Amino acid sequence: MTVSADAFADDVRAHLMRTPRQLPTAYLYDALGSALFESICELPWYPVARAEARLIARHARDVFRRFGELSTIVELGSGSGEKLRLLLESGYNGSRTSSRRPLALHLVDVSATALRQAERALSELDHVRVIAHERSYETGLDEYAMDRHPADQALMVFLGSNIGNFDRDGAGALLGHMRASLQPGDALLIGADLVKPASTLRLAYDDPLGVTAAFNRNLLVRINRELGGNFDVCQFAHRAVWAPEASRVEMHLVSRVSQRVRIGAQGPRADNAGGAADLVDITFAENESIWTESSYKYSPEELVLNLQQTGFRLLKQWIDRDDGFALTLAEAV
Ligand code: AVI
Repeated sequence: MTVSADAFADDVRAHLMRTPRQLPTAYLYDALGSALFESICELPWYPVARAEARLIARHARDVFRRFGELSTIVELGSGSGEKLRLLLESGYNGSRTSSRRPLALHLVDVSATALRQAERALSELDHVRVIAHERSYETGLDEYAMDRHPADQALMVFLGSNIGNFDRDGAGALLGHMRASLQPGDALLIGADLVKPASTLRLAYDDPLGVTAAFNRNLLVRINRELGGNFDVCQFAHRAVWAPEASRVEMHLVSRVSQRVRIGAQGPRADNAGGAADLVDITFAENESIWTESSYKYSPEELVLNLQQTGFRLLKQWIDRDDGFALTLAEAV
């Protein structure tokens, strides 16, 4: 989705007017945000990507063994493409490359930067055809479903615990949408971070190097740049909160002082073809927060239940006990 400045402005305004104030999570991932997220994945305190990579490397062959002639992989939230590349390199049977048609890789991601990186990383592999969808998950799924050949056999992959950034209802709705884009016998491979001690989770989302803080605050930098905002970035503190009753880590930006922020008042935006954005003019109280992200954490059983409730049957679940992460393979029924 090439997000227009107007859509961005509308989303920002609507979310900031909510109680409590919010900003839409998807906008964390501009070029710098995507790079910061890749850095987060290298941090010793954020083991999600490494735990998942270990499981993929160990069990990828089991995943592909389930298929006769796989024709398509659809990845939601492909990011840099590294996860899918590892899955293919670790498990995709080389002998299948003798089949006539190359394996179609549909990559769905809202970040243009990430998609370009993923396209590069995956196009280097033999016998694949990469189709990039710069779209939201839902629109990307619809595009794929409209395009698919009835004889295709598909594996959908949703890795990196991206499911965790949806609330329970949203996750159910998205799983239902995935199921609707698949046919019986297709499969879904999903990676999800599990509930773990509060202190471990707090460190994962408020690291001593401040990389996650930079990732969070960069959203304000982006709003200043793209929408003509005047956020004083230093006056907003990063805060990560574990909310056990909701089983989620929340990221917030907390106003250090009482301050007024205006968006769209700094003159016209660079691409101001369709008129100036409406003005946002907010006075933040000291300690008032903007909620920017939720990362829901799961139990293995809840994941399986969610899959069953949305039209899937469990095939296999692999768990990394060291870092609390589950990789689950399910079949569309
Ligand atoms: C992309 N997503 C699954 C990450 C998460 O853990 O919620 C994003 C992230 N936010 C802070 N650190 C990582």
